[in-house]
Amino acid sequence: RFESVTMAPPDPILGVSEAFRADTHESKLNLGVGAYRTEELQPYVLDVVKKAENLMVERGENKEYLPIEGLAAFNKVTAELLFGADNPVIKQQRVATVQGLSGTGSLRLAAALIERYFPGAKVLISSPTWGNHKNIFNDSRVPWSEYRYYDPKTVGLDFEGMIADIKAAPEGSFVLLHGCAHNPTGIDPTPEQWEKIANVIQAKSHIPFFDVAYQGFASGSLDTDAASVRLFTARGMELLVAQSYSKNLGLYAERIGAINVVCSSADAAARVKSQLKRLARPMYSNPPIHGARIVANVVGDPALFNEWKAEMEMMAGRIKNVRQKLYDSLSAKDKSGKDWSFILKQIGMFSFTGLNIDQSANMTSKWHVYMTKDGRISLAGLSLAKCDYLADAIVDSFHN
Ligand code: PLP
Ligand code: TYF
Repeated sequence: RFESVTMAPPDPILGVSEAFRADTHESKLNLGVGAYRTEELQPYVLDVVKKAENLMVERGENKEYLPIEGLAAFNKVTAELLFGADNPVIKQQRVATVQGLSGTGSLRLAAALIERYFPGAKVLISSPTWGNHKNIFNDSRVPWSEYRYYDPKTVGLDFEGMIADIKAAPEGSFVLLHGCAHNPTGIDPTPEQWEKIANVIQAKSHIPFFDVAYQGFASGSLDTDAASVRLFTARGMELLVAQSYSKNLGLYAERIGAINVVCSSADAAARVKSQLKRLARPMYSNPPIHGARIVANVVGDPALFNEWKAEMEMMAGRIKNVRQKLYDSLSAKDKSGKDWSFILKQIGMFSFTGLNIDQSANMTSKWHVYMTKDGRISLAGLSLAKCDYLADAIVDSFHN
């Protein structure tokens, strides 16, 4: 009976927002969840999204069920956006694309595919990684282990450790990679390092599994942020890519994304797609239509597509400005001689501060700055005006 059900722990990221809401202090700052805010710290709906929605109303579009695989126009543009429209894998119809419930649901569908068709195969995830990755593979009964990624000494990439751990894994493992803007560290491999990572993965017959939650949002350019995926694809490898439009189109609650499986032949892609649909059917039957139409309308219309790119550049640019200002404030306020330049080397909406669990707790209890326990802060939830206050909090927490 339900009496025996125990209380589940709060989500380590979404739980931070709950604690933030309960705090009444006027200086409080929510740097926990990765959601873009304006300089006034307000949520932001992109102009192109409003325009696409107006178009949809004008056309009087209906709300009937989508096919299990989602909206065809969405699946087409999402794969083209990721791989590039003239990529041979697209031309040769070697990609199985199925609309998913944003990045999370797409990862979950891929995990179900791995569980069913690669029994016993392990997924290698970075240490650290986005917390939900472990939940997804645990609940899908897919075994996972970690590869070294973050080096606390340099607040940078432990490249040697990463390569050694990927090499040491059993042949044919899945290697989960963040396509760009690694969450939570903000540390990405360089293009040369990506080549070397591809070398070991190929040599070990591993299968790359990309999580792309920030295409266009990290650098401001859709193509730049897809470079890692395209590099692996150009080598003719089979691979998986989960996509999300939560950040780059600000469609968080619409739950729109996709899973793409690059196969060796069009025939294999058709079979993989049929199995993805079979897995989706008993989970949620078919995906929601609204976000899919927004994406299809924005990407499919040259004027809206250009406007989207400009808005993405604007968002990425605001985060970069905040990053620079935080670095300047920290360097000016901290008299200990600590080198803060690692902040400038990180990319995307997060910064990994290097604050430990006690120091992060001090940020919240003394300064009302809400953040995850791992020392990650969301720069997308920070304004230029609050950088000095945050720098005071960080310097105090580091040295106490
Ligand atoms: N993967 C990574 C690395 C993320 O940071 C996120 C969230 O931002 C997601 C996946 C999935 O988010 P969503 O399910 O909203 O697409
Ligand atoms: O890491 C983040 O903050 C984002 C947002 O269950 C997020 O990925 C956090 C938790 C979650 C879904 C999205």
